[in-house]
Amino acid sequence: MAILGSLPLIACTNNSNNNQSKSKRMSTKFQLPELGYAANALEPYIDEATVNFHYGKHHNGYTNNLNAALEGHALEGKSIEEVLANINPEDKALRNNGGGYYNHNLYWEVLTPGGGALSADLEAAIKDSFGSVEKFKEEFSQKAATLFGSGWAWLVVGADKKLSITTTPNQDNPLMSKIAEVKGTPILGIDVWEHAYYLKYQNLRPNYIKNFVENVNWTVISEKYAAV
Ligand code: MN3
Repeated sequence: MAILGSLPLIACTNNSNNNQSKSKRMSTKFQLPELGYAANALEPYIDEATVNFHYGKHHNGYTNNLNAALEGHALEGKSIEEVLANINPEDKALRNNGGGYYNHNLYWEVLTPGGGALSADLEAAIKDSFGSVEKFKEEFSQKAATLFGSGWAWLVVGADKKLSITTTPNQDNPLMSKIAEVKGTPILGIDVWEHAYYLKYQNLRPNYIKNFVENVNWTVISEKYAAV
């Protein structure tokens, strides 16, 4: 399964108000991906009000701000993965909004309701790196819980399809080759910004993390692992 919104849509607009110029402006825009399920579909773990703000306001905002940051930029028209790989640390608008766009695409995708099962390949890789699926969940949850401030915890596929857990601050992610400490392809990510949980869980970040980890769709994550 490809990540939705990986490539920007190309739209050409005719400047019909000015027939003399007949200019055609090409623009490439990333779209907010469809959620694919109802805003209340993740209840009671992630509540409807949080989904409406998080998806409809925050994720939508990152999408619009990414498009604005890319206007006239050398990376305009590239896939989101190429954009992330080439962001310079000081390019704050692209760093924050390119990361924000990609990270939230992945977040909603792995939360797809319906349960799901680990593939044999991913289960073997998890056991190889962490000892057991339960040990993986413990370590992932612990790193997400103890990340100071706003950021993300990731399950990352690196060289030789080896798995590791890492965290990034703000909207950084492991595809940012010029920025991330641990580089690789994320196949699972949890948002621990307060906007992801505060309406329902208030200060109880560990409770949000526990419910998240127990309700991700392992079928989707296994497909992502296979595609790396
Ligand atoms: Mn968020």
